[in-house]
Amino acid sequence: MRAVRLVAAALLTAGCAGSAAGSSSDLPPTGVERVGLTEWTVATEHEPLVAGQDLLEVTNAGATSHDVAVSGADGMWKTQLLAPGEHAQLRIRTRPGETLRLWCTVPGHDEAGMRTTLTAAAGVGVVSSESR
Ligand SMILES: [Cu+2]
Repeated sequence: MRAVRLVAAALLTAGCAGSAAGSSSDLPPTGVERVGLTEWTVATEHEPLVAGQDLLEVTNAGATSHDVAVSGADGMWKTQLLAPGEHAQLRIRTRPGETLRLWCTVPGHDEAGMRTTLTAAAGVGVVSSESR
């Protein structure tokens, strides 16, 4: 019972942290998604995400600085501003069946097309982990 409660507390903490600054004791992500930023698109790797604790691996493949913000039912998360070629990891929390919004927060970039959506799988629990 105590273990269950600890896990629940960890989940809550991770959810609030957003761009967690070096919390290495986090649970492994349920899903990993690569996100590429260029002028002027936000490209995602595959859909849908496995609902739960997901890890976004963000790369700025563009020629100017970009970031990415993610908004979902459980909160909003954002990377720092990434110089061309820089990477960042973003831990997010997704609910089954929800649609997340992703966009670049640099002024004008959203309007220029740097936005997309990403859906989380409707099913709960373990989807066969066929990760590459
Ligand atoms: Cu941008």
